[in-house]
Amino acid sequence: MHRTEIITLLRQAPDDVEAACRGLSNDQLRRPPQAEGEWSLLEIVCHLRDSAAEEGLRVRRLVEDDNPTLVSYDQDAWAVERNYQGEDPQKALTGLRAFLAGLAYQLEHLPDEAWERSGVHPESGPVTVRSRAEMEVEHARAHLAQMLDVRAAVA
Ligand code: NI
Repeated sequence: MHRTEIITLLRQAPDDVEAACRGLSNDQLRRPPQAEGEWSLLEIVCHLRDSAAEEGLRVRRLVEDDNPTLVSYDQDAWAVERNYQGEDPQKALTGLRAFLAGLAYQLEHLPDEAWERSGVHPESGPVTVRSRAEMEVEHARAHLAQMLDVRAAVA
C-alpha cells in the first residue's frame, strides 16, 4: 500500500465508524450481540481509539529507538479495566477521530526512510513503521465489518 493511501484510509476510518453507529441509541450502542463475549459497538469504538493511540506510541518507538521490542497489550482486559461500556459514545467517537487523525498526521510527517524503521512485535515478530501502518488500516477495516454485523444484531 502506498503511504498516501494508508494515510487517506486512516483519515477516512472515523467517518465509516461513525456511519456504523449513526441513528442508534446509547442503549443499542452498548448492547452486546448474541454471541458470548462479543463486544458492543461502543466497546469496538473504544478499542479502535485505544489501538490508534497505542500505534502512535509504537511508531514513535520504532522511529526513535534502535530495533525496539514493542509492548503488547491485552485488549479484553483493557475493555474491562477502562470500562469501555461506561463511556459516553459521542466522546468515544471524538476520541477515535482525534487519535486516528493524530496517527495519520504523525505518519504523514515522517521522512520516507523512517517508514522502513524496524522493530519486533512480541507476538507477530519483525515489523516496520510501514507494516504497522498497514496493519492499522487492516485492523480498522476488519472491525468495521464486525461493526456492521453487530449493528444488524442490535438495531
Ligand atoms: Ni482489534
